[in-house]
Amino acid sequence: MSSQICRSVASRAARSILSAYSKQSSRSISGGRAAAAAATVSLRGVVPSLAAYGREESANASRAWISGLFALPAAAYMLQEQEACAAEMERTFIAIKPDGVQRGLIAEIISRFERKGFKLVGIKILVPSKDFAQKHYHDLKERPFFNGLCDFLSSGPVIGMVWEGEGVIKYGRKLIGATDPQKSEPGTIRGDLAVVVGRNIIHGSDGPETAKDEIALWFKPEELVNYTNNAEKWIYGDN
Ligand code: DAT
Ligand code: MG
Repeated sequence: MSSQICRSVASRAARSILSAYSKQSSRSISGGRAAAAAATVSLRGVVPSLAAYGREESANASRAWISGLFALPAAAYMLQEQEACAAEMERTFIAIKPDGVQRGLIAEIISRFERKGFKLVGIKILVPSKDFAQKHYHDLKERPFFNGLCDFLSSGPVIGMVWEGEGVIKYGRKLIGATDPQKSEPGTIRGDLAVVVGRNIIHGSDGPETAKDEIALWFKPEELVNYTNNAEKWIYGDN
């Protein structure tokens, strides 16, 4: 799943550079696409023979070559970056419970994930049935509060979301805060916006397996969107 997730800036940019270079090459430099592709691995063998062109064509070829000289290694580098990125991106399921929706906290909660730099890839509003709530909280079915919890989750509209980003499962839980708002740190969603455990306004997957199961329970694969956020190159990067 991870490689499908990371349609990164690097990927798009690298592909467009390679494709543009490839088109340019087929017009002005002998070797065309094959040379451009080969040049991503090695730059040897694609220097245009300027003698073969008229003066203007020589200038065009030189410009093409010079831009290719910088663009191709960058493209190859960015494709490598994409590989690294693909391994690290993950997705988590976040829900704003009926209390969060009724209290007008949808935008506040979304903005905390958004401002952090995580990417929204799925969102819906629905009133879950009791049966659906029981499926969602199945691991708590032995707990005394299970029935009341499921009644509550199915008592009104819930916002279901999938957020994507590096470390989003664990860090999403940090943004949310401890289960009991009395114990949540100030600065967390529950710490700032909730008071009691029975009305703690938000749910977040607690690990990679739960995230996978909850995303599959709440969303069909086609309801999740793969896209590149223009800010990604400012959110991710190594120096
Ligand atoms: P979390 O939502 O932080 O993952 P959890 O999975 O242990 O916490 O419990 C799910 C929800 O159940 C929680 O958000 C609120 C409710 N809950 C947990 N402990 C409770 C308790 N002792 N009394 C009442 N409700 C509780
Ligand atoms: Mg939980």
